[in-house]
Amino acid sequence: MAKTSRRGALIVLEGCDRSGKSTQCSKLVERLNNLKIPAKKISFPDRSTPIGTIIDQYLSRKIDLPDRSVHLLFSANRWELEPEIHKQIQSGVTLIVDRYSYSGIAFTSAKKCVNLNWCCAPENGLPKPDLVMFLKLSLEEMMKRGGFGEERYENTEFQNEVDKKFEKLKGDNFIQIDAAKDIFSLNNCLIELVLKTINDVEDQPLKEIDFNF
Ligand code: NYM
Ligand code: MG
Repeated sequence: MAKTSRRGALIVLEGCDRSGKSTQCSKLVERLNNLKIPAKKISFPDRSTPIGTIIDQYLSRKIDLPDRSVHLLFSANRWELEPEIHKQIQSGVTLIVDRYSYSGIAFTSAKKCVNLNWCCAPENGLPKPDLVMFLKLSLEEMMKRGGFGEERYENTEFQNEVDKKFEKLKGDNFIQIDAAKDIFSLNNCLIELVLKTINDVEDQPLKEIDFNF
């Protein structure tokens, strides 16, 4: 008998700045839609929401905020979209997400003033991605790319610390991918993983994040 309701997959791209996440997310959605698979891109931070506006002001250095406070804003920005994520997934739409809780934890804990456990707590209970594709860029490759902007965190030294924190967050849903490949080879590699995941999870319930350090 034909399946009537299959859920979409929750798929996240993670990695340091300049690893190509945003480009890859857009290309994945385009390819899925060309295959008539419903898919949408979401990005965190989502700067269009009320909380996202404060985050944007913080990142562009217009305002200062204590580290813990800004961490909770990044998390609250995900919780703002949590009902929408559930709605989309249940209605069969696959979401390709540019950064998620892993960036939240890695960036704050890289500041060293806040421990990993504290950073994880507000993320617990959010929808757990079915797949996290971690785009890994070596320090050398990152330096070659350069092109960092003027926002907070945009320097090689800090990104290197963030990378070390990402290493601690690799879970059962993580796949590491070499981000130094060219855009097209990288995208071909990612689409295979995405299509397999969409197929694998369609009958499975969406889980919740449960970080436990
Ligand atoms: N960032 C992103 C955080 O510090 N915490 C988070 O929870 C998220 C989602 O925001 N340098 C940081 C990482 C980036 C910055 O993201 C802006 P983007 O993808 O460059 O707009
Ligand atoms: Mg950026």
